[in-house]
Amino acid sequence: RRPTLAIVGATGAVGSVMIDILDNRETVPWGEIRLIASARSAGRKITVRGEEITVLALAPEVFDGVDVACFDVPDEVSAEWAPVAAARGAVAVDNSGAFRMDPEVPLVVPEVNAADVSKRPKGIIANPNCTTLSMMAALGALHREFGLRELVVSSYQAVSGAGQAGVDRLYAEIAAVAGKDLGSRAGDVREALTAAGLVQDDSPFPAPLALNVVPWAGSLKDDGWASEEIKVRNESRKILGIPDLKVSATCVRVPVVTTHSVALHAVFDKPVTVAQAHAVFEAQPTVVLMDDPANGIYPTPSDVVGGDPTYVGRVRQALDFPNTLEMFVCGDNLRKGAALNTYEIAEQVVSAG
Ligand code: 2RA
Repeated sequence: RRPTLAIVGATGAVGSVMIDILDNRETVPWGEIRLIASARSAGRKITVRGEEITVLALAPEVFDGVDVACFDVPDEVSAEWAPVAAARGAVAVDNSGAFRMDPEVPLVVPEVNAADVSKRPKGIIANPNCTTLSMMAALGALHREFGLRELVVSSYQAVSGAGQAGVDRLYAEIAAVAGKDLGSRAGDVREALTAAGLVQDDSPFPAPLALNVVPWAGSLKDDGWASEEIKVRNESRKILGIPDLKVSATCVRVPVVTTHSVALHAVFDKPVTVAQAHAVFEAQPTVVLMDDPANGIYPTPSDVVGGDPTYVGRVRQALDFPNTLEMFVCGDNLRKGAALNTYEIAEQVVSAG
Protein backbone atom coordinates (compact mmCIF):
# COMPACT_ATOMS: atom_id res chain seq x y z
CA ARG A 1 0.00 0.00 0.00
CA ARG A 2 1.29 3.46 -0.87
CA PRO A 3 1.28 5.78 2.17
CA THR A 4 -1.46 8.31 2.88
CA LEU A 5 -0.58 11.99 3.30
CA ALA A 6 -2.80 14.45 5.16
CA ILE A 7 -2.43 18.23 4.91
CA VAL A 8 -3.95 19.96 7.92
CA GLY A 9 -4.62 23.63 7.15
CA ALA A 10 -4.93 22.79 3.46
CA THR A 11 -6.86 25.97 2.63
CA GLY A 12 -4.46 28.38 4.37
CA ALA A 13 -1.51 30.30 2.92
CA VAL A 14 1.15 27.64 3.60
CA GLY A 15 -1.23 24.74 2.90
CA SER A 16 -1.96 26.19 -0.53
CA VAL A 17 1.76 26.41 -1.30
CA MET A 18 2.09 22.79 -0.22
CA ILE A 19 -0.62 21.78 -2.70
CA ASP A 20 1.24 23.71 -5.40
CA ILE A 21 4.43 21.82 -4.47
CA LEU A 22 2.56 18.50 -4.70
CA ASP A 23 1.12 19.48 -8.08
CA ASN A 24 4.54 20.30 -9.47
CA ARG A 25 6.43 17.26 -8.19
CA GLU A 26 7.29 14.83 -10.99
CA THR A 27 6.49 11.86 -8.76
CA VAL A 28 5.14 11.54 -5.23
CA PRO A 29 5.20 8.50 -2.95
CA TRP A 30 1.60 8.97 -1.80
CA GLY A 31 -1.42 6.85 -2.54
CA GLU A 32 -4.23 8.87 -0.94
CA ILE A 33 -3.90 12.61 -0.21
CA ARG A 34 -6.31 13.90 2.42
CA LEU A 35 -7.04 17.61 2.83
CA ILE A 36 -8.11 18.80 6.27
CA ALA A 37 -9.13 22.27 7.48
CA SER A 38 -11.38 24.02 9.97
CA ALA A 39 -15.12 23.31 9.84
CA ARG A 40 -15.53 26.65 8.03
CA SER A 41 -13.56 25.40 4.99
CA ALA A 42 -14.79 21.79 5.07
CA GLY A 43 -16.65 20.68 1.98
CA ARG A 44 -14.58 22.80 -0.38
CA LYS A 45 -13.21 20.90 -3.37
CA ILE A 46 -9.57 21.30 -4.35
CA THR A 47 -7.85 19.55 -7.26
CA VAL A 48 -4.51 17.99 -6.35
CA ARG A 49 -2.46 16.24 -9.03
CA GLY A 50 -5.52 16.08 -11.26
CA GLU A 51 -7.81 14.59 -8.63
CA GLU A 52 -10.64 16.51 -7.00
CA ILE A 53 -10.48 16.18 -3.21
CA THR A 54 -13.15 17.32 -0.74
CA VAL A 55 -11.73 19.12 2.30
CA LEU A 56 -12.55 17.33 5.57
CA ALA A 57 -13.22 19.05 8.90
CA LEU A 58 -10.55 18.55 11.55
CA ALA A 59 -11.63 15.67 13.83
CA PRO A 60 -9.79 12.73 15.45
CA GLU A 61 -11.09 10.14 12.99
CA VAL A 62 -9.78 11.96 9.89
CA PHE A 63 -6.31 10.79 10.92
CA ASP A 64 -7.23 7.09 10.83
CA GLY A 65 -5.13 5.39 8.17
CA VAL A 66 -2.92 8.48 7.67
CA ASP A 67 0.83 7.78 7.53
CA VAL A 68 2.14 11.35 7.54
CA ALA A 69 0.15 14.45 8.53
CA CYS A 70 1.61 17.86 7.71
CA PHE A 71 0.31 20.64 9.97
CA ASP A 72 0.21 24.16 8.52
CA VAL A 73 -1.87 25.77 11.24
CA PRO A 74 -1.38 28.19 14.18
CA ASP A 75 0.60 27.05 17.27
CA GLU A 76 -2.45 26.39 19.43
CA VAL A 77 -4.12 24.20 16.78
CA SER A 78 -0.94 22.16 16.33
CA ALA A 79 -0.43 21.88 20.09
CA GLU A 80 -3.87 20.28 20.39
CA TRP A 81 -4.07 18.23 17.18
CA ALA A 82 -0.57 16.99 16.30
CA PRO A 83 -0.64 14.65 19.34
CA VAL A 84 -4.11 13.45 18.25
CA ALA A 85 -2.76 12.59 14.80
CA ALA A 86 0.24 10.83 16.37
CA ALA A 87 -2.00 8.86 18.74
CA ARG A 88 -3.96 7.65 15.70
CA GLY A 89 -0.76 6.32 14.13
CA ALA A 90 0.33 9.18 11.86
CA VAL A 91 3.71 10.88 11.94
CA ALA A 92 2.88 14.56 12.49
CA VAL A 93 5.17 17.03 10.71
CA ASP A 94 4.44 20.37 12.32
CA ASN A 95 5.18 23.75 10.81
CA SER A 96 4.10 25.72 13.90
CA GLY A 97 6.24 26.84 16.82
CA ALA A 98 4.46 24.52 19.26
CA PHE A 99 7.04 21.72 19.42
CA ARG A 100 10.27 23.10 17.92
CA MET A 101 12.26 23.24 21.14
CA ASP A 102 10.76 20.09 22.72
CA PRO A 103 13.78 17.81 23.35
CA GLU A 104 11.67 14.81 22.29
CA VAL A 105 10.78 16.38 18.94
CA PRO A 106 13.42 16.54 16.21
CA LEU A 107 13.74 19.84 14.31
CA VAL A 108 14.67 18.87 10.78
CA VAL A 109 16.16 20.43 7.66
CA PRO A 110 16.71 17.46 5.34
CA GLU A 111 19.98 18.85 3.88
CA VAL A 112 21.39 19.09 7.41
CA ASN A 113 19.96 16.44 9.74
CA ALA A 114 17.73 14.12 7.69
CA ALA A 115 18.50 11.13 9.93
CA ASP A 116 16.80 12.88 12.85
CA VAL A 117 13.37 12.13 11.30
CA SER A 118 13.64 8.65 12.81
CA LYS A 119 14.23 9.96 16.37
CA ARG A 120 10.63 10.89 17.15
CA PRO A 121 9.41 9.37 20.42
CA LYS A 122 6.24 11.48 20.32
CA GLY A 123 5.50 10.75 16.67
CA ILE A 124 6.00 14.46 15.99
CA ILE A 125 8.68 16.17 13.87
CA ALA A 126 9.00 19.97 13.82
CA ASN A 127 9.71 22.27 10.90
CA PRO A 128 11.88 25.31 11.74
CA ASN A 129 10.84 28.96 11.59
CA CYS A 130 11.24 30.58 8.18
CA THR A 131 14.04 32.93 9.23
CA THR A 132 16.17 30.03 10.45
CA LEU A 133 15.26 28.01 7.37
CA SER A 134 16.33 30.71 4.96
CA MET A 135 19.97 30.07 5.86
CA MET A 136 20.20 26.43 7.04
CA ALA A 137 21.01 24.70 3.73
CA ALA A 138 23.93 27.09 3.16
CA LEU A 139 25.21 27.06 6.74
CA GLY A 140 24.83 23.29 7.14
CA ALA A 141 27.01 22.72 4.07
CA LEU A 142 29.70 25.08 5.37
CA HIS A 143 29.52 23.59 8.86
CA ARG A 144 30.22 20.08 7.55
CA GLU A 145 33.47 21.30 5.97
CA PHE A 146 34.76 24.00 8.27
CA GLY A 147 32.99 23.64 11.64
CA LEU A 148 30.72 26.57 12.50
CA ARG A 149 31.62 28.28 15.78
CA GLU A 150 29.91 31.69 15.85
CA LEU A 151 27.08 33.25 13.88
CA VAL A 152 25.85 36.84 13.67
CA VAL A 153 22.62 37.26 11.69
CA SER A 154 20.83 40.35 10.42
CA SER A 155 17.52 39.52 8.79
CA TYR A 156 15.52 41.39 6.16
CA GLN A 157 12.12 39.73 6.51
CA ALA A 158 9.26 39.79 4.05
CA VAL A 159 5.74 40.75 5.09
CA SER A 160 4.19 37.41 4.12
CA GLY A 161 6.00 36.00 7.19
CA ALA A 162 3.22 37.78 9.08
CA GLY A 163 0.56 36.10 6.93
CA GLN A 164 -1.94 37.52 4.45
CA ALA A 165 -2.63 40.42 6.83
CA GLY A 166 1.00 41.47 6.43
CA VAL A 167 0.79 41.36 2.64
CA ASP A 168 -2.51 43.29 2.59
CA ARG A 169 -1.06 45.93 4.89
CA LEU A 170 2.04 46.50 2.77
CA TYR A 171 -0.02 46.88 -0.43
CA ALA A 172 -2.38 49.32 1.32
CA GLU A 173 0.54 51.37 2.63
CA ILE A 174 2.23 51.45 -0.77
CA ALA A 175 -1.01 52.66 -2.35
CA ALA A 176 -1.26 55.37 0.32
CA VAL A 177 2.26 56.75 -0.32
CA ALA A 178 2.49 56.20 -4.09
CA GLY A 179 3.21 59.30 -6.15
CA LYS A 180 3.62 61.51 -3.07
CA ASP A 181 6.70 63.49 -2.12
CA LEU A 182 7.43 61.66 1.15
CA GLY A 183 10.35 60.33 3.12
CA SER A 184 12.40 63.46 3.70
CA ARG A 185 10.64 64.77 6.82
CA ALA A 186 10.28 62.77 10.05
CA GLY A 187 6.76 61.49 10.44
CA ASP A 188 5.52 62.35 6.93
CA VAL A 189 4.91 58.68 6.02
CA ARG A 190 2.84 58.14 9.19
CA GLU A 191 0.81 61.24 8.37
CA ALA A 192 0.15 60.02 4.82
CA LEU A 193 -1.01 56.64 6.11
CA THR A 194 -3.33 58.29 8.64
CA ALA A 195 -4.71 60.60 5.94
CA ALA A 196 -5.47 57.50 3.84
CA GLY A 197 -7.42 56.00 6.74
CA LEU A 198 -4.78 53.43 7.71
CA VAL A 199 -4.63 53.05 11.50
CA GLN A 200 -1.22 51.99 12.87
CA ASP A 201 -2.79 49.81 15.56
CA ASP A 202 -4.53 47.78 12.86
CA SER A 203 -1.20 46.84 11.30
CA PRO A 204 0.59 43.55 12.03
CA PHE A 205 3.77 45.70 12.14
CA PRO A 206 4.63 48.20 14.88
CA ALA A 207 5.57 51.03 12.47
CA PRO A 208 4.96 52.00 8.84
CA LEU A 209 6.62 49.66 6.37
CA ALA A 210 6.18 51.62 3.15
CA LEU A 211 9.35 53.69 2.47
CA ASN A 212 10.71 52.27 5.70
CA VAL A 213 12.30 49.32 7.54
CA VAL A 214 11.19 48.17 11.00
CA PRO A 215 13.70 46.66 13.44
CA TRP A 216 11.21 44.24 14.96
CA ALA A 217 9.74 40.80 14.18
CA GLY A 218 7.70 38.70 16.57
CA SER A 219 6.83 39.28 20.22
CA LEU A 220 8.79 40.83 23.10
CA LYS A 221 11.00 38.46 25.06
CA ASP A 222 13.29 39.09 28.07
CA ASP A 223 15.87 41.88 27.96
CA GLY A 224 14.52 43.50 24.80
CA TRP A 225 14.94 40.53 22.45
CA ALA A 226 12.32 39.81 19.80
CA SER A 227 10.97 36.25 19.66
CA GLU A 228 12.21 35.90 16.09
CA GLU A 229 15.81 36.60 17.23
CA ILE A 230 15.60 33.99 19.99
CA LYS A 231 14.22 31.45 17.50
CA VAL A 232 17.18 32.01 15.17
CA ARG A 233 19.55 31.26 18.05
CA ASN A 234 17.79 28.24 19.58
CA GLU A 235 16.78 26.59 16.32
CA SER A 236 20.20 27.01 14.65
CA ARG A 237 21.84 25.29 17.62
CA LYS A 238 19.37 22.41 17.57
CA ILE A 239 19.38 21.79 13.79
CA LEU A 240 23.15 22.01 13.42
CA GLY A 241 23.68 19.96 16.58
CA ILE A 242 25.97 22.59 18.14
CA PRO A 243 24.45 23.25 21.59
CA ASP A 244 27.00 25.94 22.46
CA LEU A 245 27.00 27.73 19.08
CA LYS A 246 27.37 31.46 19.72
CA VAL A 247 24.53 33.20 17.90
CA SER A 248 23.33 36.79 17.90
CA ALA A 249 20.56 38.04 15.65
CA THR A 250 18.79 41.28 14.79
CA CYS A 251 15.55 40.75 12.88
CA VAL A 252 14.21 43.50 10.65
CA ARG A 253 11.01 43.70 8.59
CA VAL A 254 11.39 45.20 5.12
CA PRO A 255 8.88 46.15 2.42
CA VAL A 256 9.25 42.89 0.50
CA VAL A 257 6.22 40.65 -0.10
CA THR A 258 7.84 37.19 -0.03
CA THR A 259 11.42 35.90 0.49
CA HIS A 260 13.44 36.50 3.61
CA SER A 261 17.06 37.61 3.31
CA VAL A 262 19.81 37.31 5.91
CA ALA A 263 23.25 38.88 6.11
CA LEU A 264 25.52 36.37 7.86
CA HIS A 265 28.82 36.75 9.72
CA ALA A 266 29.94 33.16 10.21
CA VAL A 267 33.07 32.17 12.15
CA PHE A 268 34.55 28.70 11.59
CA ASP A 269 36.98 26.43 13.43
CA LYS A 270 39.08 26.01 10.28
CA PRO A 271 40.42 28.62 7.87
CA VAL A 272 38.10 29.05 4.88
CA THR A 273 38.58 30.89 1.61
CA VAL A 274 35.89 32.35 -0.62
CA ALA A 275 36.87 29.86 -3.34
CA GLN A 276 36.43 26.95 -0.89
CA ALA A 277 33.04 28.30 0.20
CA HIS A 278 31.98 28.67 -3.45
CA ALA A 279 32.98 25.04 -4.08
CA VAL A 280 30.90 23.89 -1.11
CA PHE A 281 27.85 25.81 -2.34
CA GLU A 282 28.27 24.54 -5.88
CA ALA A 283 28.32 20.96 -4.57
CA GLN A 284 25.10 21.48 -2.59
CA PRO A 285 22.15 20.74 -4.93
CA THR A 286 19.68 22.93 -3.03
CA VAL A 287 21.93 26.00 -2.97
CA VAL A 288 22.28 28.38 -5.93
CA LEU A 289 25.39 30.52 -5.92
CA MET A 290 24.87 34.03 -7.36
CA ASP A 291 28.15 35.71 -6.57
CA ASP A 292 29.65 37.90 -9.27
CA PRO A 293 29.42 41.46 -7.94
CA ALA A 294 31.54 42.87 -10.78
CA ASN A 295 28.62 41.98 -13.03
CA GLY A 296 25.91 42.95 -10.55
CA ILE A 297 25.14 39.31 -9.72
CA TYR A 298 23.84 38.62 -6.22
CA PRO A 299 20.50 37.38 -4.96
CA THR A 300 17.69 39.85 -4.30
CA PRO A 301 14.25 38.78 -3.02
CA SER A 302 12.32 39.97 -6.06
CA ASP A 303 14.66 38.06 -8.40
CA VAL A 304 14.47 34.71 -6.59
CA VAL A 305 10.96 34.63 -5.05
CA GLY A 306 8.99 31.50 -5.94
CA GLY A 307 12.09 29.34 -6.16
CA ASP A 308 12.86 26.31 -4.05
CA PRO A 309 16.63 26.72 -3.48
CA THR A 310 18.58 28.84 -1.04
CA TYR A 311 20.36 31.62 -2.97
CA VAL A 312 23.80 32.78 -1.77
CA GLY A 313 25.93 35.73 -2.82
CA ARG A 314 28.29 38.44 -1.60
CA VAL A 315 30.59 35.81 -0.07
CA ARG A 316 33.61 37.62 1.37
CA GLN A 317 36.39 36.82 3.76
CA ALA A 318 36.03 39.19 6.70
CA LEU A 319 38.94 41.63 6.61
CA ASP A 320 39.48 41.84 10.36
CA PHE A 321 38.21 38.47 11.62
CA PRO A 322 40.08 35.21 10.99
CA ASN A 323 38.25 32.09 9.71
CA THR A 324 35.23 34.27 9.02
CA LEU A 325 32.92 34.68 6.04
CA GLU A 326 30.34 37.38 5.33
CA MET A 327 27.51 36.49 2.95
CA PHE A 328 23.99 37.40 1.86
CA VAL A 329 21.40 34.64 1.61
CA CYS A 330 17.81 34.68 0.27
CA GLY A 331 15.14 32.00 0.73
CA ASP A 332 11.43 32.00 -0.12
CA ASN A 333 9.80 32.10 3.31
CA LEU A 334 6.63 30.37 2.08
CA ARG A 335 8.44 27.60 0.15
CA LYS A 336 11.73 26.44 1.73
CA GLY A 337 10.83 28.58 4.75
CA ALA A 338 7.58 26.71 5.35
CA ALA A 339 5.70 24.42 2.95
CA LEU A 340 8.62 22.95 1.01
CA ASN A 341 10.75 21.98 4.00
CA THR A 342 7.68 20.51 5.75
CA TYR A 343 6.90 18.50 2.63
CA GLU A 344 10.53 17.38 2.27
CA ILE A 345 10.42 16.08 5.84
CA ALA A 346 7.24 14.15 4.99
CA GLU A 347 8.96 12.48 2.00
CA GLN A 348 12.02 11.80 4.17
CA VAL A 349 9.79 9.98 6.71
CA VAL A 350 8.57 7.72 3.91
CA SER A 351 12.01 7.05 2.45
CA ALA A 352 13.47 6.39 5.92
CA GLY A 353 10.73 3.75 6.38
C1 2RA B 1 7.87 36.08 10.29
N1 2RA B 1 9.27 34.20 10.75
O1 2RA B 1 8.53 36.32 9.28
C2 2RA B 1 7.98 34.78 10.96
C3 2RA B 1 6.89 33.88 10.54
N2 2RA B 1 6.93 32.65 11.22
O2 2RA B 1 7.11 36.88 10.82
